[in-house]
Amino acid sequence: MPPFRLEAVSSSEYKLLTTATLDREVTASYSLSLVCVDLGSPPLTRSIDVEVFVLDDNDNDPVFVDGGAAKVVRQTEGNHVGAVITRVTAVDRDEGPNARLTYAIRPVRGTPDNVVEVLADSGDVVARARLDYETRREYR
Ligand SMILES: [Ca+2]
Ligand SMILES: [Ca+2]
Ligand SMILES: [Ca+2]
Repeated sequence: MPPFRLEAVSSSEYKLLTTATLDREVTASYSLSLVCVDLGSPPLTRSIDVEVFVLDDNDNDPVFVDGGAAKVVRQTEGNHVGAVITRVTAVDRDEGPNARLTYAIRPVRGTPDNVVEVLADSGDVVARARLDYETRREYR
């Protein structure tokens, strides 16, 4: 049953109301047929089609595709500067701007040292410096 009902405003006027909270991610649109019937014999009817489009609310957070809260990457030192080390990918169930994602690095502690950069649009993580095992073994 579509979550709508008619309520009489006057003897000749009705308004269409929702009977439940609409969720665009479950049902994005509804096709209804409103029927008007007279009390004659035989009764005559007329109907109109009504399309209800549910507009998006930004009610879903982005979710990383590989799920986990942490990602461990092992990269051999002596890398090429600018080479892709890894890629992060997230999805968002909303639509339009509410689902458009960009990526950025926020260091777990300390200040960013600009050794690793994530490309805002693609999620590619690239090295901005040649990594040296003897200088530093871990970046967070
Ligand atoms: Ca929703
Ligand atoms: Ca969203
Ligand atoms: Ca939504």
